[in-house]
Amino acid sequence: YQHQAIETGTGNSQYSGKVTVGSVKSGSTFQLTDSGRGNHKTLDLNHGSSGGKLYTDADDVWGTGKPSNTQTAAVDAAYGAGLTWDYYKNVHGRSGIKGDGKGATSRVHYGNAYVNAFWQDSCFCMTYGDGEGNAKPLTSIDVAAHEMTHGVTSATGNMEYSGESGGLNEATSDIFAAAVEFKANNALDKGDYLVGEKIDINGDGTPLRYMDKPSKDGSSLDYWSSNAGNVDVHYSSGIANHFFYLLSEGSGKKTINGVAYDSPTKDGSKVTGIGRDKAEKIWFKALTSYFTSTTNYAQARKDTVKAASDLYGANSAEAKAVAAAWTGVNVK
Ligand code: ASN
Ligand code: ZN
Repeated sequence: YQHQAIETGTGNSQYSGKVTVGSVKSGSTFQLTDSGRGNHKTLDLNHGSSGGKLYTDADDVWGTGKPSNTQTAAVDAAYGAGLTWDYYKNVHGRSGIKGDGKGATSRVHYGNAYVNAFWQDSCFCMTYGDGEGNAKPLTSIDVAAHEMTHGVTSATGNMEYSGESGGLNEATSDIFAAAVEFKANNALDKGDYLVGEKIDINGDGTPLRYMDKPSKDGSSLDYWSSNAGNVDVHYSSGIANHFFYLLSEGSGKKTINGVAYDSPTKDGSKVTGIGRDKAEKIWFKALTSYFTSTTNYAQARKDTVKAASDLYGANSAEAKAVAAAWTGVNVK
């Protein structure tokens, strides 16, 4: 047995500047195990696809900010997981993905120039590729929060990953990704209603997804239609992402942290936002108390109205805003 002292390492991340990461000291070596957050571990897949080696370091200063250093992606991943842990704990009183205080695992450098990241229940872990040219790892704050939230969804509403329930599953990850990013308020990666704006997946600086008007990506749905269950879950998610934006910020034009938004409604109705904090509380309550594996959009409307009624009262402005925001995205 070796005593493990709780440490706070210094990380030089690629996307978020100089950050702190949780580490432990074992003998004379530091390990990238976050003992303040359920012993969440960060492993190096070293371009393989299974296993992985726990990151260790001699001086507790991790990464260089450049993707050429093997620790850099680990810093971003560990930082993002830490922010997501803190978000669920501090905002929703949930300790860890399952609410049992246990950390998960992050694995970086999956495969070669792999342009994706994913969550797996089987390893209770999230895995990140290095992106185009192994130069843009998929380890930004929002992507980490998106993947970790898939773990939370699996442990709660567990909406089946196809059809409309799959869209709600995907949107839950985008919604809490935005929430974590806003809460973190990192100077180099301020909160926004965009997904993947740092990882340049399109190669032209545009984000992967937009919550104010999801169709800006060329594929996502702004509004519900009877075809919503037949499109990729990353496109049907647009309906709930758009709902969340409308509920938080309202319809029309708005600039937040320097990003300009312009959110329409299907029927031209005006929606007045109730603020992101309340919208997050309502979505979390619906996810953890009402959503099930088969929840569709019509049911999600009922569940979120009920969640808002639980939290703020049946005739509250908040419950009415939830109904109005769903109507705005054609979920009636
Ligand atoms: N990055 C994707 C996601 O988390 C992977 C997938 O398609 N499941 O949604
Ligand atoms: Zn996802």
